Amino acid sequence: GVNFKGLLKRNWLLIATVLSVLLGISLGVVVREYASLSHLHKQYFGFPGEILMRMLKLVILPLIISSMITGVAALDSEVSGKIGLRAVIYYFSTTIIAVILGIILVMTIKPGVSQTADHIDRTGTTPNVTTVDTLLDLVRNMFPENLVQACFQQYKTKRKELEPPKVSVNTTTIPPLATTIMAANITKEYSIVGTYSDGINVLGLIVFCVAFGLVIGKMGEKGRILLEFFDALNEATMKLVQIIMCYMPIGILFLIAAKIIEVEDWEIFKKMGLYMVTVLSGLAIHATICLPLIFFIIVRKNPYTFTLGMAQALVTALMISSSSATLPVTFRCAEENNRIDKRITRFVLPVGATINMDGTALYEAVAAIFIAQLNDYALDVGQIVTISITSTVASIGAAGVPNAGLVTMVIVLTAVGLPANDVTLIVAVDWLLDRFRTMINVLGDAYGAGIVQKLSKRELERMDLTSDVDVANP
Ligand code: DAS
Repeated sequence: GVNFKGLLKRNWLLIATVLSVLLGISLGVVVREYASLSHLHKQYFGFPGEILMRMLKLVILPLIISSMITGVAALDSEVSGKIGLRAVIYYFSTTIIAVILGIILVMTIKPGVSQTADHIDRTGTTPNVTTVDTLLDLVRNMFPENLVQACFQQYKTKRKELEPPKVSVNTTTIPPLATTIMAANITKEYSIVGTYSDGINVLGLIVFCVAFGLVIGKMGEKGRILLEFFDALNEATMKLVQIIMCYMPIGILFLIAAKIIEVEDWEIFKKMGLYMVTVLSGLAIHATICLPLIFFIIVRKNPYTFTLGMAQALVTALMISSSSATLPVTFRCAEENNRIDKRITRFVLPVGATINMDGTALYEAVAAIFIAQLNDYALDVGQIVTISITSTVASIGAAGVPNAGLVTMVIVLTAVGLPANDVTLIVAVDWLLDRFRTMINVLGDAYGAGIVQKLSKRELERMDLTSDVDVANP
């Protein structure tokens, strides 16, 4: 009928994307079965997918900068403060709920009790991080020392060694080169966790853009010029996103096919089955019960219609396991399908993609307790509380890039005295869990925007009124 045609027309991209996921999976299975590709050929196979990732990552920078600045400048500072506070309260409480849910599930299902750590191979290497380092890095990154560098810096930071090498030479006699070498020994590079998404210091840029936007908003006529510039930049970037999204089905088809061809160890899924069931059911409950319930209580609208509106972003997150790279699509779904006010999305979504990760928090708590169970390590109440707090910190510290949650996992483990090295026990299945937790991370951000919009209705309406008056009586 007519209705069906209309439905098809409105949702063609979503339908094409879902079809391409199914097609990609079948293609991957078939190629795996019948062709033995060399490593190089596998890489060629994933090439169209790689291009999609590159395009999505490319628009992150102009998108974050233009949306944050215009988002903040469009509100007066009092309103943006209120909205920011509401968003942070939402992020924090839903993350804690996710953690508690995860803990309850892993303690009842007990996926690690029936087996021991020796039955699973430890693969990969362990990064070296502590809670204090993560928090310091988080704050450090909020204040980039160089704006240009913040746009492409790598996951590296320099920290002074506590004890400089003891050399007792008369410094005046050392030739310059030797001094440089000595200095290089003193500052050692540490790999840091979080906040850097694909080389962009997102958190640092957000902090800068908030400050910049506030200043612009107060600058009057001159500020308007800048505001209009960034507004135009935002609109142009979103047009680009629209074009990129047309390529999405093709990119995704090859992305998922290449992944299926690439995975070597399918046996591990049997061994880790119960653990994966625990994580996945936790994510499912959070996404279908906890978040919708909160949304319904506050917004009084059908939460599942809202989820459906986000479908394109959710599938994208599932396919590329990165909330930052999904951000462009999240914007489009939230604004076009769910009709969330741009003043809210521009302000709230980039921050959410960086610090609000319900799925990651849930996963970290489950994984830590799973590892404790594998090691026959009894946790007392204090340690469980520690796990919930550090899981929350770890999820905030994790960047919106693939497998970031695995890295920050180390914080949780060391906090309760579990061997940090045991992260390697869960590496093999992380590619799959990562996809699902990223999807829940994105969903949480979107619900957050919807809820904050509802809570800020009065302020937004008042601003509409005053601007209308301005137009009527210039
Ligand atoms: N995959 C990350 C994300 O983009 C987070 C994680 O690894 O948990 O949300």
